[in-house]
Amino acid sequence: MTNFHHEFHTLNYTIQGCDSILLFAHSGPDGDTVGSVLALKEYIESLGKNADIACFNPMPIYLNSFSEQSFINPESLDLARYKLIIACDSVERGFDKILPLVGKDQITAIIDHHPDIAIAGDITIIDPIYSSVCEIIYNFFIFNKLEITREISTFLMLGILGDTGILQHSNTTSGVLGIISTLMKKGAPMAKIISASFNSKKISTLKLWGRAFERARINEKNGMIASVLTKKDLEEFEATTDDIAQVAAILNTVPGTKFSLILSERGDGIVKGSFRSEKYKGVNVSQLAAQFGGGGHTLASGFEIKGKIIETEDGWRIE
Ligand SMILES: [Mn+2]
Repeated sequence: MTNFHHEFHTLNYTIQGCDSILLFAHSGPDGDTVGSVLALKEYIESLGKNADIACFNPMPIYLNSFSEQSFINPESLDLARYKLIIACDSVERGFDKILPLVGKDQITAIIDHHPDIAIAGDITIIDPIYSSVCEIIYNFFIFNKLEITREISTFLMLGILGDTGILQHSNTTSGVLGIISTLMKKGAPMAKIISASFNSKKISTLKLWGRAFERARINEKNGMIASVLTKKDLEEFEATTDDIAQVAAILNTVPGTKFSLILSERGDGIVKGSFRSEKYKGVNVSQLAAQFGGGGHTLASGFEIKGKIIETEDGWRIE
């Protein structure tokens, strides 16, 4: 576990020296990327400085009750205005398009917890051991002895609960639980965050899941539970990548299975596969994804191949 003390010091020093800072969230924003940029925005504004937040997609509706902020679309951004640009979470989904446009006199910082990130900033803070970027940013606040207000604790909790599936995934370490406890003491409304993030499924999401669950098949030989979603399903139910990822996670709860696979058709004749497993099942799904040219974590991985999903008598085939 990298402690990033050097980077945390440099980042805070750089923030203090910049009057206008841009915070960048990943496309298809989730609680972690939103929580990260909003927590940093609160801090930066408390110093009397300007902080703008940008993303290629709008703020998710379920976060409206926590913040009235909205993202600036990167296409209408005047990038040159910012001396410091900080990208938070999944930096290869959106920020990779911004990085080449950044001038030499501007400073970039990248904070992420995804494996195999190929881009770097002037300040690079990446370690997949962390549950979430919000956990890393919590450590940034603690290291620099910054005040964690009620607002900041709420934003950080949004990210940590989001990326740990409300403390259910294997990335829920004792350290994470300690942080959650501290954030709760500082006033983060845990019950409200849980119900806003997880207990508010759209009817279209439930219908999409229903279709996927109906088609689920178990392979007795290798313990795989698999299902498919066609392009038509995704369009009909306006599915988000998160809706699809959660199908793989729920399929994993079926007793006797070792891992789940959800295949989904995307645009341009691409089929995406998402593998999921649980620690106690003893399967490394990143190795399975690698067989199809993909990769990822031990317990969550994915791949992309060209083709179309065809239904056959005993399951599906990709042609
Ligand atoms: Mn994240």
